[in-house]
Amino acid sequence: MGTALVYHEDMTATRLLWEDSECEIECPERLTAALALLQQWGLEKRCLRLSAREASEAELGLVHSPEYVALVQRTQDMDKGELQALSGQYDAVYFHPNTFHCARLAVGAVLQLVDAVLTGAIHNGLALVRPPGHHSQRAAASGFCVFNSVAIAAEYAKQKHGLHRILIVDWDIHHGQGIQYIFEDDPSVLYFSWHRYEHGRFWPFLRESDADAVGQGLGRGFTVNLPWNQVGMGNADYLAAFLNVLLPLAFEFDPELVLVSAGFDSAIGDPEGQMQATPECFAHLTQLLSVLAGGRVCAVLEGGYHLESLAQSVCMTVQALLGDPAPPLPGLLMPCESALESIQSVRAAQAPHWTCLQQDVPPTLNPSTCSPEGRSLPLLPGGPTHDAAVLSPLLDQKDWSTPPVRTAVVLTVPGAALALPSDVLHQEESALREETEALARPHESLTQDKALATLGKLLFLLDGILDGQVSSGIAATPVLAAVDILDVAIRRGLSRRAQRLLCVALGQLDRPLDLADDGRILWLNIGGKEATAWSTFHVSMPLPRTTGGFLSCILGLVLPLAYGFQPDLVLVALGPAHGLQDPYAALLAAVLRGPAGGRVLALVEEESTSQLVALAQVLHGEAPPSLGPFLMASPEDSQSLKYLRAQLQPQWKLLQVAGEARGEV
Ligand code: X5A
Ligand code: ZN
Repeated sequence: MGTALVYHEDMTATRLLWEDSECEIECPERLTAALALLQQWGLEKRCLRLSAREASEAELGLVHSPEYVALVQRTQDMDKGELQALSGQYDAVYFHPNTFHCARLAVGAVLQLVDAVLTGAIHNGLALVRPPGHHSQRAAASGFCVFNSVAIAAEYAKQKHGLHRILIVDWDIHHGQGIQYIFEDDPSVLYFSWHRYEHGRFWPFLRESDADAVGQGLGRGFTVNLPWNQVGMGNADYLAAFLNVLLPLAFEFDPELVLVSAGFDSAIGDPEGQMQATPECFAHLTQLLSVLAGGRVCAVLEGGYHLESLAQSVCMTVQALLGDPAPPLPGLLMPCESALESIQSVRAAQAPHWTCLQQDVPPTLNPSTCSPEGRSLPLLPGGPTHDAAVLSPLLDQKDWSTPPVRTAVVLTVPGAALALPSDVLHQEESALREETEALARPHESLTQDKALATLGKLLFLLDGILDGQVSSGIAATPVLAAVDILDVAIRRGLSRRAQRLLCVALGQLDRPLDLADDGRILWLNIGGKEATAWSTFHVSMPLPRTTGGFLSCILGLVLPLAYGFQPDLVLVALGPAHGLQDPYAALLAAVLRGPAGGRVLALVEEESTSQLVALAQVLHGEAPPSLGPFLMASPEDSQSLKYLRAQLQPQWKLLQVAGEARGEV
C-alpha cells in the first residue's frame, strides 16, 4: 500500500506545430518539469510507479460519442494543414499527429490509477498526464482538452467498480464545463469547481459557470460552482472555500472515491490564473481531501503553465498523498471580501440541497457594506504578477524540512499487542530526571515513579517535535493526570522554542488558571458546559452530539481558529469524560495536522487503547474512518456555534463572512 505515480513519457510527444499564442502554454515541458522536480525532491522513488496504458474505444465511449472518437482517431494521419483546420473548429485546441495516442494514454493512466486504488493495491496517487481533459465534452474538444479523463474515470468507477458516490474536486483555475455537462443530471457524481470568472469575463465565458448553476433534475445540488470574481486569490481564500463550501458538502455526500482535477494554473505565477496561492496550499488541500473516502484520492493533472510553480505544486500534492506533514502556510490567512462574497453566493445557491447549509441561518449579504473591488491585503506588493523576480522569494523559500521520524508513541504499558503502524517509533528515551521532577513537582498526580517515567518520555518527545526530529506523537497518560501533564507540556513548550501553542482540550479539562492569557496559548475546550468565549484565546463549547454538529464545529470554528493562530505545536488532550468516539477523535487529530506543519502531540488516557491506536494511525498519515450517516446539528449545537463565531469574528479573520466591516489586522 502506498502512493502511485502514473506516467508515460509518450505523453510528451504532442505539441503545438504552428503559431498560436493562446495554445503555446500547453507544452511537453509541463510534464518533464514536474517529473524532474519529483525526482529531485526524492518523491518519485517513494511512489509506486505505474505505467500508463491506452484507454480502449469502449472506455472512451463511456463519455464521448463514437463519431467524435473516430474523428480524433483520424487526426493521426492528417497533415499540418488539416490539423490546423480541424483545431480551428474548436475553442483553444490544437491537434498533433500524436494527440490521439497521448489523449488515450492520459485516460488509460487515470483508469490504471482508479483500478489500483479501488482494488486496494494502493492508497492514493497522481496521474501526470497531458493533454488535460476537464473542458472536453461528449463530442467536442475544448481548452487544450481532447478526452475527459476524469469524467471517464468517474463513469468507469461507477460501471466497473459499482461505486455510488464519487466526488470530483476541480481545483484547476478554469471551469471544467465538460465535467459539469457530463454529470449535470447525475446525483452519483458531486462536481465541485472553483474558477476565475470575473462576472463572466474570463474564459470560457459561460453563464453556467456561476454559482447558481447547481445541476439539473435528479442532479440538482450535485454541481457546485464557486466563481472567483477577482484575480489574486490566495491561500486564505482557497482554505476558506474548502472549510465553508467544499468540505461541509463533501462530508454530507460521503464519497467512496475522490477524483481531483488537479490543475495548477490556480497557483501563484500562472499566466492564466493570475492567482496567489503558494505551492504549499496544495499540500493542505490534498491533506484535507484525504480525510474523505477512506483516503481514496486520485489526483489527475489538468492545467498549470508556470513551470516552476507547477512543478512545486505537483510535489506538494504528492508529498501530502504520501502522508508527509504539509508545510505551514505562509502569510496572514485573511480571505478577501470578494472571495467571501463568492463563498456566500454558492452557499446560498446550494442551501436548498444540503442539510449542512440549513443548520445555520446564512448571514444575509448587505450590498451596501461590501466593496466589490479591491483586496484588503494583497500577499504581494503590487498585486498579481507572474514576474519571475518577484516570485522567486516565494517559490525559493526552503526553510521547511520533513522530520526524520513521522510518529512516536509513549506507552505506559508494553504496547506489543497494539495494532500500531509498523514504523511508529516507541519513545524510550527520557528528558533529564531533574528537569522532569522540577516540572512535575507542583502536581500531586505526577509525583509517583510511574507517572514521572511517562512524563520524562513525553518531554523528550515534545522536545523532539519542537526540534524537528519527530513530526507528531501520542502519549498515554495515567488516568486523571491529563490536565497536569498538559500543564507541564505547555510550560515545557513555551520554555523551548514554541511561540504559539494550540491546546485542544476535550472533556473536562480546565485551562490552568495561572497561565498568562497573552496570546501565546490558544485554549479550545470542546466538551465544556456552555459555549463561552472567555477571551480571544480561551474558548469553550459543549461537545456536539451529531455528525453534522461535530463537523460544523471542526470546519466552522476549530480549523479557522487553528489556521488563523498558526501555532508551532498543537496539543490535543482527551481528558476525563470527553465522550468522543474514536472516529471523531481521529478526524479531529487528522485535520489538526494542517495548521502546525504536522506538529501534533496527542495525550490519551492509558486505558483508551483503541483511541490511542486510532490517533497514531491518523497522525501517521492514514485516513480516519467514516463518521457514519450524516445527522443534522441539533438546534442547541447550531446556536452555540453561531454565538461563538459571532463573538470571535472580529479577531479571527477566517471566521468572517461576506458583507461585514473589516477590522484591523
Ligand atoms: C486545462 C486548461 C485552459 C484553456 C485556456 C484557454 N485549459 N484560454 O487549463
Ligand atoms: Zn486550467
